[in-house]
Amino acid sequence: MTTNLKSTAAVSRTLADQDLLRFAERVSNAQDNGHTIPLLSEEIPGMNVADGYAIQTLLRHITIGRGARLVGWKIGLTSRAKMVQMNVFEPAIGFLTDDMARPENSSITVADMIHPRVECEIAFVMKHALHGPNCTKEQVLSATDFVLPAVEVIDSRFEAYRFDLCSVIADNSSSARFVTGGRARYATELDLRTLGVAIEINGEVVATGASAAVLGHPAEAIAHLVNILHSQGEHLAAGSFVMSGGITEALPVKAGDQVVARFQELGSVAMRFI
Ligand code: 0L1
Ligand code: MG
Repeated sequence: MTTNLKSTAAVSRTLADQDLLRFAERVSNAQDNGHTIPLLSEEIPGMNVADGYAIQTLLRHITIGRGARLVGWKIGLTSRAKMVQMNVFEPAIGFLTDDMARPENSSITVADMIHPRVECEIAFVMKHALHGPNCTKEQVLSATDFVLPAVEVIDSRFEAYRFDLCSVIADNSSSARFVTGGRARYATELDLRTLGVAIEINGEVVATGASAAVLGHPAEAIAHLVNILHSQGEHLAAGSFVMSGGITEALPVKAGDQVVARFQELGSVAMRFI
């Protein structure tokens, strides 16, 4: 898969301001209380991707207004395995705040989540800002300070972990927690297309993959994220932490599970769920 990706992020929104705010508050409550909500598009079937991002922006303002700090962004639905798993075939971005971060080797509580899943991702830390609309993989690589291995814990707030693109975007693309670890490396020292990853749950390898699964190259996914940010009137700031998307399908976890993600060249990231 290469650059010719569909992005419908630049279409015009259709929902009235009061509906956008009502939905943002509904998602925020569901995230805080760990309870499910029906698909937003079931209530207003005409809503589109731009409405989803407008709700996500309001959710970000609500979250930051309560004291959380924006640390970066993520892009998801970037590998074929993830797209097929969720039956959604366009990448989506979300914001990351400091309260989502969990230390490596820590115990992550599942009681405040609904149906958590884990994903192995290559994360980028930016030394320079990037602006769309035509950001390229090469620009991403020269703006990158270093890369490091990460596990994203995602958790959809929609019933039965089923959603459409506009609803999942409104739910901050299922962002919940993230863990970094391993070894930070300069991107120039690695071939970021060919890094292998294996994820173990309770000592058993449950999925393997290679980083090219992420849009052919994880930096391509970051470029796509920058271009979606541009369509939302945003840019990627210097110092941002950015996750490029799951290399394999997402794997469900439950209390008692011990997870270790092993990344070629980058080391491992471990955590347990309680
Ligand atoms: O990070 C992700 O890949 C999540 C994006 C889509 C939503 C999901 O799979 O829960
Ligand atoms: Mg992810």
